[in-house]
Amino acid sequence: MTEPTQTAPTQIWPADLAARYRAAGYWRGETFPAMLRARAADHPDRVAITSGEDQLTYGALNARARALGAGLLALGLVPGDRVLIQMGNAPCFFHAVFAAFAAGLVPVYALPAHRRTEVTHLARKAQARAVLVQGRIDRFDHAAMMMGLRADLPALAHVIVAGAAPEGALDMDAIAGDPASLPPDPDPQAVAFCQISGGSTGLPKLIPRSHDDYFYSIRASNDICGITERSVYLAALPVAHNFTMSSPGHFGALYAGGRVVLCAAPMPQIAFPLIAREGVTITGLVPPLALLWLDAAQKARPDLPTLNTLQVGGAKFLPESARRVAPLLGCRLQQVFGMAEGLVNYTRDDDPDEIVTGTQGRPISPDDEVLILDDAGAPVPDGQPGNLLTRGPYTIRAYHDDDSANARSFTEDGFYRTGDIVIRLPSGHLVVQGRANDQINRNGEKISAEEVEDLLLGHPGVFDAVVVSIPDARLGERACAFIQPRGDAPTPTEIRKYLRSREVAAFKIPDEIRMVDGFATTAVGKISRRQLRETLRADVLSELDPST
Ligand code: AMP
Ligand code: DBH
Repeated sequence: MTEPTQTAPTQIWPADLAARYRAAGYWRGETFPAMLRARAADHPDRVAITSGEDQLTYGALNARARALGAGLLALGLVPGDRVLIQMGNAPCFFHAVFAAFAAGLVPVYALPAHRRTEVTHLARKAQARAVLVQGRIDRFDHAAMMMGLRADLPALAHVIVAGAAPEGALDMDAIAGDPASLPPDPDPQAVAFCQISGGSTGLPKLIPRSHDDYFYSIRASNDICGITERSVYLAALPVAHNFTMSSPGHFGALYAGGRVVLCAAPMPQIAFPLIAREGVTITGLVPPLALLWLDAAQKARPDLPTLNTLQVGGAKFLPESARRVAPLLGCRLQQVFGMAEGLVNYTRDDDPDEIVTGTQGRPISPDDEVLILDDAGAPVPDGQPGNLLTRGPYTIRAYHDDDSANARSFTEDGFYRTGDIVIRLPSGHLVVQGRANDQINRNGEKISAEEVEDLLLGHPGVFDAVVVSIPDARLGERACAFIQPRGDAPTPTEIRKYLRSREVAAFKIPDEIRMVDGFATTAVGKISRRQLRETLRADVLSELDPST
């Protein structure tokens, strides 16, 4: 079977807005390969990345990226080709990503938690010609998984492995070519890479980000977060996550000529000594991890004199917890509310404490247009909850190759419907209230209720399934699946085993599984799944708290 012909990812703003963003100095024509080259020329011997005992200088990173990039082209890849990258918090991620940039290849980032189902989907959607994968991450054999899915991906020419390569795969460390064969720097308006969306329907969507738009977000984030060449950023969350990458993240630190410290696991026992040893100045966490750090700090007051800022984002951080950060960790809290599609909000250093603990910040840019609308599309006044829509110099106008998602997610005049319900304060700060659609934010990992329902329906013993989010003290939200069985009811253990056999990311396996006789219908027929989810959720909530 041949794959359908698809065009390369693009991201196009209307000419008048593009001109305005350029005139305002947001889009400056910076590109990723040029950025690393310039830093390496300015300070070749400065350490860019620390990983355990390994120190990678700017000069060495740039040299290896260029040799590897040239080697990738020598394999027959051509600039513009997409390469899927699945790597953990290890130096190979930076080698692979900057090699792709040097060669004009377009990385598509998969998360370490992604398994066959997600990886196949992303590679197919992107028509990836190569995957670059870390052999093992946390004991899972990613190289073997990639070899196993080659047959499903006719466009995929090469599996390239950092670490021990199985037969039929290429050893990334052995690939090198002549940097003289590298292409000229890309058009700054071209797509630099594809991020992926958590999404509320189906599998992850591809988010094409241009050099120009992403560099604006990084540069402005650096300004807001005070990142300089003296900054040391601890990458505790996965490096492929948009938060860790750009808010201001590791790319922000590298842009400023600072240093990135890679954290193998974000547990306080590992992170605290690392922060002390490496003089980390800033790091970012999702709320459940922040809670772990706070509890650990309460028990054994760590001495972290260099840590200025703890950023918390990806899911709602409650004010009660937010107030504990400064006293327990001795640093400033910064709330970050962002999305891989673009818009990022930060609380600022000079915001009053109650804004820092009680809001999710305000947008980066004066040109981030923010609308708060009711369900009928009418603006709601400040202080009232409504749907957040946005448009601006670093927010995408379309997903890659997904007409129905684009029709749902963007208005005719190019506003992105975030799916978030927020309140705007007169100061412009946003307070996130929840989601309008059926997405579960578990530990900062976004799960589409619809995708899990669809997977459950594949089990022969499942007649119908509805998945809802339930508030959870540890995870923020957890997933609860209601299953109407067909014939003999499968046990929750069987259901979990079945989902694992479908090779999906483990975080998508529901935390709770309940069997029900059937689902409510109305007199006029079946009620919408959305209504059904709301009703079931309300039932669980009233069980948890009988007073509501
Ligand atoms: P994604 O589309 O996977 O990049 O996830 C972005 C989504 O994560 C946002 O639309 C929000 O729903 C959620 N999110 C990110 N940061 C925060 C935050 N600080 N508070 C509440 N929700 C957040
Ligand atoms: O959750 C996110 O996607 C996110 C959170 C904080 C993000 O993309 C970001 C900052 O840039």
